[in-house]
Amino acid sequence: MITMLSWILKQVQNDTEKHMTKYTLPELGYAYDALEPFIDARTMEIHHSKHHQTYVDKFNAAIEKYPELSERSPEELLKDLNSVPEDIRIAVRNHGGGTYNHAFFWKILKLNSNPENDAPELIKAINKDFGSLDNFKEQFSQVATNHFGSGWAWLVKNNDKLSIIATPNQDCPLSQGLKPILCIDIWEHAYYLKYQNKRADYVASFWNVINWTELENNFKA
Ligand code: MN3
Repeated sequence: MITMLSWILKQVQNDTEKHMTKYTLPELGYAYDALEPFIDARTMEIHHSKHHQTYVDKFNAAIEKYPELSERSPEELLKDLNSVPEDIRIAVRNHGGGTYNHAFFWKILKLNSNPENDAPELIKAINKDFGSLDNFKEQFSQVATNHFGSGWAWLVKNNDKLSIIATPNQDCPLSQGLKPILCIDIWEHAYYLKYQNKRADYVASFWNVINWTELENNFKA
């Protein structure tokens, strides 16, 4: 009995110690059905609780060997991949990227946000660099729709200039020295349940669920 009890206490202690150095899955900050009908609840639930969780777990597993890395956030590691030990660099790029990109993505999603009201400074910059918000949306949609295979499309800032890029897999603009402002996940897991092969329809719906307040913050940060 005492042996059993001390074994249980030891496990709890181990878990507590492990937990302290591990990155954890961030909360969405809203319900899984908050983006209906544009992004469905089932997709959000699987995407967050299964896909994102798996990136977090594999990121933690990758850095387990180097406890000193757990003191640096995925963001810091992605900004300086060359400082990551070579034997785990690809794992950090993929799973640290998956961990960071998804956390970033959840934050820029919201229903009923208005670009002109919620992101006045960003809209000025978009008008300057793309001519108009409509032009920007069209160019971004094309990049997101036409990117071959899995990856992400991004609006990024480099010094004071905005541009649209796509990254393959879970590659993050931070690793190219670019500051992300907006992104869309174009892996099939992000849209297949509702949109099947119609990525263009998913991208068109995406414009209804952008948190422009958050984009304004990203732009000004
Ligand atoms: Mn995803």
